Amino acid sequence: MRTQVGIIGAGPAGLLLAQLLAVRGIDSVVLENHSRDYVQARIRAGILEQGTTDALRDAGLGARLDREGLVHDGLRLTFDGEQHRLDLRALTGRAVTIYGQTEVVKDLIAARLDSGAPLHFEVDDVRVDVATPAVRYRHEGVEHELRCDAIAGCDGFHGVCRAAIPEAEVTTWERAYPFAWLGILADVAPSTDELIYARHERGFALHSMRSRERSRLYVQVDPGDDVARWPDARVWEELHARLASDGFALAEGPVLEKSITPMRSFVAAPLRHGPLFLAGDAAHIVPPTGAKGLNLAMADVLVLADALIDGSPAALDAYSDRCLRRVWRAQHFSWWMTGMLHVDPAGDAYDRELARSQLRYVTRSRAAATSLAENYVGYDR
Ligand code: FAS
Ligand code: PHB
Repeated sequence: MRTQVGIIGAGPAGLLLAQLLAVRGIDSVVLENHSRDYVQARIRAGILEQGTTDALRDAGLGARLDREGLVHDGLRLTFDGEQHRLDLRALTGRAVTIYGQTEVVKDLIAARLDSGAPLHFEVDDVRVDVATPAVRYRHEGVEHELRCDAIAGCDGFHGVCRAAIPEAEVTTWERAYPFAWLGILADVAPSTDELIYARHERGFALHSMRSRERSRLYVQVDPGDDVARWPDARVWEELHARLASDGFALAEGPVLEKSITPMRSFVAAPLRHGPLFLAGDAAHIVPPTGAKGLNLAMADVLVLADALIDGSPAALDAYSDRCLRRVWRAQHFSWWMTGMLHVDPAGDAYDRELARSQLRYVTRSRAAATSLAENYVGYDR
């Protein structure tokens, strides 16, 4: 078989890239090693930057997003028992949209399948050959070779594409954190109409949501912690304690899903090796505190689609550096938000006062609040 672009991974990056290329008449084949149900059910990100929602609309995927997405003009920071609002729209002219990654992926998969363009689930033994170039894989017991002009490595942090670049040609940077997030999806209306990020001496907590009927909440836990040690009652107890502020009451409800997400920062560069282009989590990971992961992946493929459509050596050569400038800005912001809002178990009283001082500064200084807000709502590409 032959195609212009072989796309490995049917997550947000791979699926949006396929859609962006298709609307410009460039054919591609998307290869995914899990089932459609598995990919659609993975609960991950919840916040879409305006650049991401604009891209989805431009790609013809705005209908359900505009019907069901919740536009948020602000966010809240709770510390020392007080809740403070940051008016994102007043500070930046932009807002963010709550629309779960599961819904983005469902919309992208439906559009791809409706178009009849190739999207193969449950492939295995995917091998990248940058010399030919080609992608070899097995599907339904049959061995395939897909000749491509370009290969998009959109296969996430644990995929195979990054490893297809010779180790001597890749530089990686990594930061581990002494905590993780335990997240729950609760069948209860949110107790707030905007996200609440809380720093408490017991640890970080976040009140997010997926709709007006479903809440998504997180608490900071130890990286080696086990979900089995967190019965619902203990999760709610910590959420009540950490989110507490005057006039705020947290409603509980049935917990539909509970999981622990490790936290890491990671970058691999360059994002290009000959005909192979890495995008999204295949190339970088950020702690979810800044709500950047999904949006970085979408921003990468917007740049990659433009480069592949342009097709000039200059455009293709520029891909990696153009993405890395934004990636490193998001790396710093995610690391900074994480440090300000989480309690480091190895930290001391001086660390705790620094974090409180930073929180007081961003909730009192317009300049500091604007800096947080412009990073949170996203960057120009
Ligand atoms: P993805 O990992 O989403 O997709 C890669 C795809 O490639 C997957 O479907 C995988 O099955 C497939 N694949 C892997 N290896 C393959 C192979 N060999 N062959 C074929 N296919 C292969 N971001 C936020 O902004 N906010 C959050 O709250 C947040 N929470 C997260 C929670 C968890 C548990 C995780 C893991 C991530 C979270 N993220 C969050 C980040 C997340 O949203 C990613 O940034 C986003 O999924 C990146 O999209 P992709 O780059 O498409 O990678
Ligand atoms: C979520 O709703 O899953 C979410 C929101 C904001 C974050 C991280 C996760 O910073």
